[in-house]
Formats: sequence, structure tokens, C-alpha cells
Amino acid sequence: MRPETDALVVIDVQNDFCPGGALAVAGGDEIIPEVNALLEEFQVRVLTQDWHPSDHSSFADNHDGAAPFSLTEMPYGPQVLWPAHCVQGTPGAAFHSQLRTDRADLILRKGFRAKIDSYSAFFENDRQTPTGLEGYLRAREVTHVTLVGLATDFCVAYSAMDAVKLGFGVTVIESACRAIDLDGSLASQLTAMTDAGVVLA
Ligand code: VGL
Ligand code: ZN
Repeated sequence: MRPETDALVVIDVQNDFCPGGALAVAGGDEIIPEVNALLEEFQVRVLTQDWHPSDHSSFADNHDGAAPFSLTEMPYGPQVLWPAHCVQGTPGAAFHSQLRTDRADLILRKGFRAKIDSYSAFFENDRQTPTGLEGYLRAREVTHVTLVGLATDFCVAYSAMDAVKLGFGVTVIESACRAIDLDGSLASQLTAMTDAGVVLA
């Protein structure tokens, strides 16, 4: 067993990020056996769930003429416009049926404000609005965070780098992640994570 000071944070293992989903990540479902095994090892277990209203500003459909995967400018900075995904209450927003959600202590939803996206499990994309996860982990006396899930180069990377900034020790288990890899984003985010002090295991 891992010590009670080490939390496992499983990022967005939801149907829309798995093959057949609205924003499918190649091989997204392949990580589930390893994630389930990790859920047995850790004593603090958090799942995150991307959870958008249908009028969410990160959806290309909600911007006239915008193509999915194009970039736009939001008040808080550049933002990729995605195909509509993880709409609250839809099957695409549900966790993959094979994920052992019963093992989770906390399910944290993010991205529920229409005007602001939230890649990170800790802060929304303005880099300021907290999700509450930091407080939860500190209240449980967690000092180290191990991250797995989808996608390596977006929600996992943003979460990992925020965790470092907050002073947690951070490990990303690469074999239990899969990437979107938009215009080289996987390579650049792996470098950014390493430079920030994230341990890639
Ligand atoms: C994610 C794009 C949009 C992710 C979520 O989970 O990495 N990526 N929403
Ligand atoms: Zn999203």
C-alpha cells in the first residue's frame, strides 16, 4: 500500500475521451486495467470528471464558423476549441463502465462554468479560480500526488504542473495516460512537466 500522504488522482477517464467518444483519445480505454490496479494500491483516491454545460465556451459549435481544434482568444488567454464533449448528464460524460469508480473517495467535477474551461484539477484556465481539490488534499494531509488518466498533454499536464506549483511532490505514470497530441503538444508538455519538476514514471 502507498502511504496515506500519497494521493492518486485519476483524470477524466470518461466515455467521450475513449474510442467512440466525441473527443476520443487514441487508446484511452487501454489504461483502465492499470488505473484500476492503482486504485487498489492508494489510500487517497480522487477521480476527476470533465463536466460541461451544453453552451460551454470551449466548444467550437458555440463559436460561429469555428473549426474544432482551432485556437481562439478568451479573456483569460488562448483556448483550443473542442468538439462538444462531456456534456453534463450525457453518456459521454459518464465514466468508462470498466473504471472502478467505487474505489474513489472523491469525485471532483470541473469545467462546469460556461465561460471558462478547466483543464487542471486544481485551477480553471484563468489559472486563478480554484476547484477545491487543493483544500481537500491538504485536509487529508497529502503531500504527494500521483497522476494518471486522459489526456496526458492537456488535463494531466495542467494538473501535474499546478500540483508542483502548490508544493506537492508530483509523479505522472505515463503508461497509465494517453495523449491527444495536437500539433506536437505531447512532446512539448512532457518537456514542460519535466522542467517544472514533475517525475515521469
Ligand atoms: C480535456 C480537452 C478538453 C482533457 C478536457 O481531459 O484532457 N481535454 N477537455
Ligand atoms: Zn473539456
